[in-house]
Amino acid sequence: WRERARELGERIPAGFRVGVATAAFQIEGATHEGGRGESDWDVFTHQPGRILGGSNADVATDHYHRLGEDVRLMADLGVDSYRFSLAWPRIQPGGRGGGNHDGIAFYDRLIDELLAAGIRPMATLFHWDTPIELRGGWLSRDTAHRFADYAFLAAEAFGDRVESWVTINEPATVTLNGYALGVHAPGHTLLFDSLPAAHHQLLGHGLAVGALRDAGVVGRIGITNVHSPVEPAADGEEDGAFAALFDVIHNRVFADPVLLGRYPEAPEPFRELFGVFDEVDPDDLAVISAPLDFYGLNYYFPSRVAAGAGDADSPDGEAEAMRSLPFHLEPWPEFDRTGFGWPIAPDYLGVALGEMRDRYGDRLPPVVITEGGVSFPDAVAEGARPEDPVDDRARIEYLGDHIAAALDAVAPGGRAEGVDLQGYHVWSLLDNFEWAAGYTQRFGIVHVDFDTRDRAPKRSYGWLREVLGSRN
Ligand code: GBH
Repeated sequence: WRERARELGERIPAGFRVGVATAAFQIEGATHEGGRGESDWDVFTHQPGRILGGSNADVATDHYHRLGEDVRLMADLGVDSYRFSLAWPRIQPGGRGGGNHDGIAFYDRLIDELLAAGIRPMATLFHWDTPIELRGGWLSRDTAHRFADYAFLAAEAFGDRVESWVTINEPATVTLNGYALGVHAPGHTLLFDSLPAAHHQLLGHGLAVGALRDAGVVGRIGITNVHSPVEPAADGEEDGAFAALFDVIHNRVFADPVLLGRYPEAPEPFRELFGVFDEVDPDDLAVISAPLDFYGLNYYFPSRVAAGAGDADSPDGEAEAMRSLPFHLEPWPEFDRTGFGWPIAPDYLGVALGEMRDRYGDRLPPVVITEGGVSFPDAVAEGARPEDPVDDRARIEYLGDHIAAALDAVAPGGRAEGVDLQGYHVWSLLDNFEWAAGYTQRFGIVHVDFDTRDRAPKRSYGWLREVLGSRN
């Protein structure tokens, strides 16, 4: 594995940033400390039956109390960049008004320690923890304005040091899982009536870009969308129409307005479902399409879409919830699967990048892969021998293949030649609270014992350190 790590390291071009990623709610814990307010995820995780195993994130990985140790892990690893999120309810507990001193002090310390270790801070303003006092959450247009105020507060506090800002992480997942299917907070099952939550997040994104620019932040500004290349399960009209529909719902509703200043047209049979977008004020679209310095891409897997309700299960309940839709995702028989059952398909990362070039052309800013990674339920599934819980050879293969596929895709003659790809962030530094799946899926390159919260670097951590150290 060392040899392969070196080969990969030598291929990584100068200026390409390799980092690790986390999110506040998934790692911090200390939900009642430091003046933090309540978020919709706090409420959701304490409702019976929402989270696999009945767990919550009150302690999570206890990062709030182990910040120094976690920064040291990253410093020893040698990453260029750390992508984390600011908890809105820590900085502005009720979602409006002035800043919370202790919350700001916590991130001040994190950012200063990162800089002292030579690691670039990439701060995500919103990774799903909405202050509960913002009634209606993202169904309310007012939340977009509250979000811009919060962005301005964060900019005043950290704008002199944060190297990259991500406004919103995966508005598609928030809309689909949180508002359409109900498997994430706030747990609404509105199906297509969830689309206002998409528009308000995108508007909040655009307003936040304006707030960050007004505050004069020194860092670069972008958004993070999750892209899944879509294919119909079978040739023919039926699956084809639903595949086009899913591509619109999952990818284009969130990328087109940001990069092109307009919502996509829905495929003919479904046009009515997207009627709400016809009434959008053109001024909103001008705000949403504010120029960005980079585009954050999360890539996990491609989607094979077929007509008709499905009958699949998934550890996080996503697949069951999708049974209420008139289409479903089919397995890809040719690919191995992750602990979530997601297909392992590194080449489709190149397809995702290529589609972005084809669709957005000159409008596409430099791309930073803000997340990519793989979960397994336990050490044995990660590829380890039973006696060695940190031997995750399957993760090494996953990460190596995906980083290589991204580099191949943008190389001369590659599927996405011309895309200015500037980095890859591994999801995740730590095993953490995996939303609806609780602690049953491990994504970390560092193992966390959820009884003691002790950290133990896995083999993939050593592999990544070798990759980083082998760069020219
Ligand atoms: C990311 O979400 C998150 O940013 C991160 O917090 C999380 O821990 C990580 O991935 C791992 O889950 O089939 O249309 O219902 C990406 C998770 C899962 C989102 C699959 C889209 C399919 C949507 N993705 N999901 S759909």
